[in-house]
Amino acid sequence: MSGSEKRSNLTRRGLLKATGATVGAAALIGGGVLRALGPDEGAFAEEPEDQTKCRVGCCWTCVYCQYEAHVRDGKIVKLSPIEGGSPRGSRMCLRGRSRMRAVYNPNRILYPMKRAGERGEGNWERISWDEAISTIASKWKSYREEFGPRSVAYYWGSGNCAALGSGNFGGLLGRLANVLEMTMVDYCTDMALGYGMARVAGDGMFRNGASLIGNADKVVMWGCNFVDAWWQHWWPLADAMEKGSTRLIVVDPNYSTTASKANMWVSNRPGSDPALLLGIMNYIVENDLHNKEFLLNHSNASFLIRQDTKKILRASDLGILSKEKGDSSVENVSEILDSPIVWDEQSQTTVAYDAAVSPALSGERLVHGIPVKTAFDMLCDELGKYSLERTSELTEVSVDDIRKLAIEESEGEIWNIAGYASQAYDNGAEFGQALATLAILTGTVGRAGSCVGGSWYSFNTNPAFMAPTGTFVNTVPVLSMTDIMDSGQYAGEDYPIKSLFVAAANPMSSGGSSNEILEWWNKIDFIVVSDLQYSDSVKYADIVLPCAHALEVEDVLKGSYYPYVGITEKAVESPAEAKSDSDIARLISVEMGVGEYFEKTDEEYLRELVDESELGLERGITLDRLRVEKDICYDETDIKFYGGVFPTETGRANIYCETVVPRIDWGQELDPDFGHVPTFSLPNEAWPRGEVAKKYPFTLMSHRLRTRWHTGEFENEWMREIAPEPIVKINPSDAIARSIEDNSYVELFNERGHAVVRAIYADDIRPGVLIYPKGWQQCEFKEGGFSEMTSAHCNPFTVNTSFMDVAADIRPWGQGE
Ligand SMILES: Nc1nc2c(c(=O)[nH]1)N[C@H]1C(S)=C(S)[C@@H](COP(=O)(O)OP(=O)(O)OC[C@H]3O[C@@H](n4cnc5c(=O)[nH]c(N)nc54)[C@H](O)[C@@H]3O)O[C@H]1N2
Ligand SMILES: Nc1nc2c(c(=O)[nH]1)N[C@H]1C(S)=C(S)[C@@H](COP(=O)(O)OP(=O)(O)OC[C@H]3O[C@@H](n4cnc5c(=O)[nH]c(N)nc54)[C@H](O)[C@@H]3O)O[C@H]1N2
Ligand SMILES: [Mo]
Repeated sequence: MSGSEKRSNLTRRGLLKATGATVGAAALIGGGVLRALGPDEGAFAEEPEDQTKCRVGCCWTCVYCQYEAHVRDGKIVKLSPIEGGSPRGSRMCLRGRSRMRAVYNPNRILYPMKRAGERGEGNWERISWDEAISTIASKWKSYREEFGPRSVAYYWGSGNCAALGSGNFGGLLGRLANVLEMTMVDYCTDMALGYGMARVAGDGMFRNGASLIGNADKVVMWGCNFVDAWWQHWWPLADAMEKGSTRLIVVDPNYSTTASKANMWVSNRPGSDPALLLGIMNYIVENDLHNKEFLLNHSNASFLIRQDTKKILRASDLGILSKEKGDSSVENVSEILDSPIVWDEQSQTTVAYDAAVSPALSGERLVHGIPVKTAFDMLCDELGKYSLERTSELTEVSVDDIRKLAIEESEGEIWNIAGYASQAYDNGAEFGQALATLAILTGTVGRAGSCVGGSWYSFNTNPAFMAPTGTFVNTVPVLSMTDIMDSGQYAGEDYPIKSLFVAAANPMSSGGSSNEILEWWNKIDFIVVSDLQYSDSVKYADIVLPCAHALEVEDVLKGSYYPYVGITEKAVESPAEAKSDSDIARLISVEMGVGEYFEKTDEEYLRELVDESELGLERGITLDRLRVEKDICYDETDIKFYGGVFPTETGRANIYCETVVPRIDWGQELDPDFGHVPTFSLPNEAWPRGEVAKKYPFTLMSHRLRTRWHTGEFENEWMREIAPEPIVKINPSDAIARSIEDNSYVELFNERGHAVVRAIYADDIRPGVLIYPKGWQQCEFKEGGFSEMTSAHCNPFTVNTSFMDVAADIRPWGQGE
């Protein structure tokens, strides 16, 4: 390929022609996929001698499965599960199994390209790596000279989350951004759950390893769809359910695939999860079903809270100094500096929290003239607002079901598992905080059979590996980008952003409100995207760099739903001129004059990451061992917060959070009294009210598509046979009321944008809800796109994109103004 290459906006029809996929009902049934896999299977019935095998993995957050790549003549011909391998390698999905299609995608980006014509037109001209890198470096140098280092920004997503991948703290490109003191864009995704839970536990990573799930009597799942999105986690649960040892309760507005497997399904109003949790907790407390022993010994429930300042009453408030301050004569004062104070029933006095014989869980009193009440009472004050009736009104869950849920929550061993949907509303942190508080109230945490939460494991989370300074300098939230581009300011400082480098991300179709993104994006002079496919974001770049596919580099799978660290070997060479993001960072670093920070090879970095990590040192895990053993378990017991010990000041969970800080602080206006205990605020849009309700009466939400990992690898034609085009699911009652026929094209719209897609009648979708499988590029829509309608609204505490908190309407296509 040489000269000027024209790549017009891929139309859906052109794309399907190019990839040779068939469209239509027959393909939907799946026969096409079986046929497609057939020849490969046949070819390997005899395992040819010239075939080599290596261990590879998905570097994605669905999450990090391992499998075998079968290579012949330098080409991957098959990906297969590992017989007798670790738990994350023995089963795999079709999405993973067909991944090599992206390596051999005929539309893959193979050469550096520069834009020819207007941004967004999709016309490209091939250039050399030399020209690409020298253009980037000379532009960056001139911006830096005129506007300072912050004038260049770096945005990374989750396209490749292996240890060296750009999805892991930006990878070596992240290091480059740190060395150059560039602006780092925080992509504000999936953050509310962990942030909210950390208010309670000091850490948002709560959950036990997947293999322990059978120890639970029941799993209660919140806004989470294991079957389609958490495959590795689903099958141990399915096994336990089949044995009859574990029951499943699903809270989801819709009858999701996972709900269809459950023993009990509760359909709540979208965005009402915090209210439901508060109602459940209120019932538990009112009926004396809470775990007092756990509350007293493993939480700060008995701590006295000053009613004047809302702070914990401490030794210094009583004029006593803590031991550390040198006053060893004072009795009953804790080892903790300025110890929290409780009321001891036995001595009828105030004492340090860990010195009380019989601390009071409840009580209001005056201490040294200061009005105080216990943390537990502060929680109960809030819970008291959520009677069964009020909770039922808010959540649209029957009083009976709320009662049933509350009783279920107060008995036996429970895993309360959250996906990332309930936190993708404006009240997402309130959900995380309420869920964690419920687990503390019932004492269902810290045992094999009991845990709460949603995140996965990470072998090494130390970003300092990537950044010599050990910190991220100049981080700004993507949700502030519109303001930053308008004012040139953030947190009172200058951020005159002139250039943006994007890697492993597709903000134009995976971000909140793509039209708003396009607006700030177009105020940036020079945009570079590293990717392997012509994504929506590539479309609006000035230079495109062809990156390697994860199957073309050696890397480490640092995460899993199991406590495992594994290798993903290099299966094949990159085609044409594609390069890994690490090599791209090295090339730029030399031109930018900071090459000395990039002298290590990938192998040396991997050794540092594995061998010298805390867990590597502690457990003797090295890259060499990984190369031999492929996948290593690093924590056999794997119980989160074992014994009810939490990473907080006192080692206890905070059912009262003394200091509520925002996830990212730029001096924004915050309610100082907010968030000490879980609360329920209305969602931003998903609770249509007033004028909005009349204009946009539906809540528009998404779910994960079994055949895709976000928008990555959208051109995998085998998967396109199963899901060939974007659709929206609607309850037939809503559709009929709007004269929408099954399988007809409709227009979804709100004030930010629109999308034209097929509507599918679905009884399993809650009336008032429109739900679409997520992960499409603009070229796949008749018009518009789902991401046009999502919102970039920013909750000032959470600073997280509320992808589900969207109001919209729907009409037959062609009826719009
Ligand atoms: N196949 C596949 N798997 C993936 C991914 C992928 O792209 N493809 N991506 C991975 C990533 S990055 C993530 S973050 C996870 C996400 O994992 P999940 O959060 O489990 O995934 P979703 O499909 O978004 O699940 C959403 C479910 O929440 C429900 N829901 C919507 N609103 C509410 C609400 O207000 N309350 C309650 N209780 N439920 C609600 C929806 O009906 C839906 O069934 O998936 C991971 N796994
Ligand atoms: N409407 C709606 N939007 C959502 C969500 C939702 O539920 N609903 N969920 C949100 C969530 S939870 C997430 S995690 C995000 C995901 O959003 P993103 O992290 O932006 O993920 P993708 O859209 O898949 O874009 C990743 C890009 O990285 C590229 N890529 C893959 N490997 C590499 C590599 O090694 N190097 C480089 N440079 N590029 C690579 C892929 O080709 C792809 O174009 O989407 C968010 N957006
Ligand atoms: Mo995510």
